[in-house]
Amino acid sequence: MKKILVIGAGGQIGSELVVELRKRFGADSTVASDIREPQSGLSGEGPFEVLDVMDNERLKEIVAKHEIKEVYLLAALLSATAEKNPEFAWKLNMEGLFNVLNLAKEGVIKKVFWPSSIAVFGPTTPKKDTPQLTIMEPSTVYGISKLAGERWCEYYANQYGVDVRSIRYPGLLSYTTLPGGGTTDYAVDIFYSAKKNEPFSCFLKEDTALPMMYMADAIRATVDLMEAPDDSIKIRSSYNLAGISFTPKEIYEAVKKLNPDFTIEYNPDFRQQIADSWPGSIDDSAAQTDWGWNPEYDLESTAKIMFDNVLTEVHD
Ligand code: AKB
Repeated sequence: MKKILVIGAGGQIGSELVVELRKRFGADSTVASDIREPQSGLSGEGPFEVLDVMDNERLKEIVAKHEIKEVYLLAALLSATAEKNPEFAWKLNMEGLFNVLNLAKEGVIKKVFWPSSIAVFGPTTPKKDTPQLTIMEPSTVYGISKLAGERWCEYYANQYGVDVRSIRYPGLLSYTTLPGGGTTDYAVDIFYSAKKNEPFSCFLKEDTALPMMYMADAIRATVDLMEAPDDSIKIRSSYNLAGISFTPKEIYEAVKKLNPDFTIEYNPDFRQQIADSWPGSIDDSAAQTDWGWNPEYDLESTAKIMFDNVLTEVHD
């Protein structure tokens, strides 16, 4: 049985990825780890370890103890939080990556997944159908760390033969675990207000289009990429990945169909500037060609699932 470690398993992606990996490969296949014990869920359903990814010795200990061969490294500070603490964000986002890449370089682990983001793009990047290869001048500390991380992933792949795979995630919509500190979080928060029938204050302007995706698509993309044959992975920096693209006004209209009394007002804050520097839509033809990526969920189906399910699940 292959043994997998998910670092940052308590987060928005990690909490759903662990469930999927255990479903596919067995409950004991996947060791969930996070900086703190989860309050519910994760730990009961399979192995769990407390891990701060910056603690290299503890990381090595866990990898040896469970004979880990694959690592999904999800621990990071997202865009809005990172702007409030740039030095710590850089430290966390880069040190964790080096710790894991070096284990792969030494041959201790065989495969690494590391998430990049649409934040690698910046104000000088073409905004519409942003290509895989284009101008990349990110203006946020999160984007800078993700772009640097991509360069290091490619370097470790080329120089040391490390099997590292990555996706530039768009904003992710899910209802089991809240996102923490991103610029795209409004697209999750809106459903909580709609469900509670409270007016929603949106921190972005009504016409700010951003690339987004329903979590089930993102999880499928992640595991498909990791399971794809090695020679099909032509890009070792990170793959563009597209799902849906919408503005706050468009998602509000989709939600209003589900709750006709729902109201919104727009109160842009510092996150508007971050959003303005990112693409509105993404060209993911390389992911489609190389490993067969194809999204399933559109805005309408995503909105329906989100609206039906928020506030019905237990949150960590
Ligand atoms: C964020 O908003 O920071 C993240 C991202 C797009 O990487 N959701």
